Amino acid sequence: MTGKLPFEALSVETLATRLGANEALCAKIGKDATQWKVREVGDGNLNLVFIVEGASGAAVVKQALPYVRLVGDSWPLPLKRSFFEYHALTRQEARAPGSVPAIHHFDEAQALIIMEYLSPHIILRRALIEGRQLPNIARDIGLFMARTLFRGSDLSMTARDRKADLALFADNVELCDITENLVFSDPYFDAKMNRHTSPQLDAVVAELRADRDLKVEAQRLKHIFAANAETLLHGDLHSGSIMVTDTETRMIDPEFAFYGPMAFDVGMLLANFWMSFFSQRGHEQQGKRDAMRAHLLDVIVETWAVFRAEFSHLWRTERTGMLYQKSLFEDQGDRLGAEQALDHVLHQIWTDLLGFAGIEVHRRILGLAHNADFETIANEDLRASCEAKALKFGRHIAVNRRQIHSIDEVNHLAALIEQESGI
Ligand code: SR1
Ligand code: MG
Repeated sequence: MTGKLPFEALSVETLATRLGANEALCAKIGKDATQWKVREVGDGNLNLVFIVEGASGAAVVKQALPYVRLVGDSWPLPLKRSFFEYHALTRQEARAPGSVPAIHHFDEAQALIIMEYLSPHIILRRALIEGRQLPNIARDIGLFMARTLFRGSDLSMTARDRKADLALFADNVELCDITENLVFSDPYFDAKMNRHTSPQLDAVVAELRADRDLKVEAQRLKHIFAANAETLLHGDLHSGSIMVTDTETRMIDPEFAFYGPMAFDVGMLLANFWMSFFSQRGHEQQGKRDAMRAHLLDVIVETWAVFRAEFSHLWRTERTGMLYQKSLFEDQGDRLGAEQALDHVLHQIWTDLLGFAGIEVHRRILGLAHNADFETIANEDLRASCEAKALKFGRHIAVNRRQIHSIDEVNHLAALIEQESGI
């Protein structure tokens, strides 16, 4: 396939013919396309994802569609998201080597990326639903976030490079628009595509939509999201965007990448761990999940600790950008000043991440795009009870984020709410 043909969606039937001459793919999996086995495995909301196996290996072919797959062609979505995903992956690999799949080929016109087939990795969300404890995720994800968020910002890059990159990603308008509406606004009014577990949650939902403090906070967070172009974000860093084995962790799917606040990726990620925590009660058919709940709280503590430690390390060793220049601090023998500034930056990330986390919890229960952690709980009363607890938790951390001082405090609150009866 040349990049110049007009876009055409691939299918299981056409893929081998259309990509049979692709040198990168042939080099990876074998030249004889008649031997290729193709499966479509995309279970996300937006794209086609194929696994292609040949005589000498396998690869993933991901292709954007000109519409939102979850909704259909009534919701058009530009193919250029594939361009942003490709460019985000290359930057993430440079800033956090080994944390994303290797890219074999990118075809902008066909909006497709051919990349490494990760095996035997599975989606982190699935592993958490199954109750699998993963000893390395906190370290791997904490490092990934610290490295990509620090190194993509004015703390590290030259102002010229960062501004050029900011301009490049500024065109990812439609994907930002999805987040701006689906995450920050739709859950708090009767938006057309919203859904929730009904009638069990009807009263709770009405209460949240009438909650002035919550709505104001959600809009303040949307304001930060839209106006604070601090670093190159993954933009959609939830447990469905991470693939794992017992020992390996890779981040995938950065098509929502854009320049935004550091706290957004961290908050979205931790929110997905907290949602997993609240959903465990719904997955206890095969046995209690007490140990899994404890593991998730430990993972949250460790992820934040690793993030802080690595971010602080980079602050001390790689602060080469225009912000908080060393010439103002260390070079004048004022190491304490640099540490004081670091404290302020980390504190801002902390306060904002709690807000983003609370809002992310709400949108996954009240908005269009739900998550499997709750959706796979077949008993609707049980599901609603898990969701109601998560909603209560999300509201608390979003509205009270400035008064919450430690991750232990947040986990303690989560554990208390989880134990409540009558919700
Ligand atoms: C219409 S897209 C819905 C959601 O799917 C993606 O994974 C993002 O999280 C987005 O908000
Ligand atoms: Mg995705």
